[in-house]
Amino acid sequence: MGQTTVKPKTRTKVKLQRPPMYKVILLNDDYTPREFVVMVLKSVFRMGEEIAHRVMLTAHQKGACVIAVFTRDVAETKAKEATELGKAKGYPLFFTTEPEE
Ligand code: TYC
Repeated sequence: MGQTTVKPKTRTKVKLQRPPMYKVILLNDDYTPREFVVMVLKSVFRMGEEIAHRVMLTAHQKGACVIAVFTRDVAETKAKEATELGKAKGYPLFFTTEPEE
């Protein structure tokens, strides 16, 4: 009788984790001109005129609007850059970030 070798199956499944995503949120205020908000959305978030205008109006009417989702680093950098553009003009325009559910 020959020996029986039991060979366990050892296939390893590699699970790739997606990075946690963060929302960038535009907050309404009473002072920043509408056209300026649209310009910032176009330049920092690469939106076209129509979408940028719609997003600005949503924030204006509802108080806030989620504008995009990125990895944490990109979301924080873009929110800061966009907020700084307003600050440089003396506007209280504010973008914040928040982790996705
Ligand atoms: N509410 C501003 C105004 O009436 C315009 C505005 C819209 C400002 C959206 C911020 O996120 C904002 N001039």
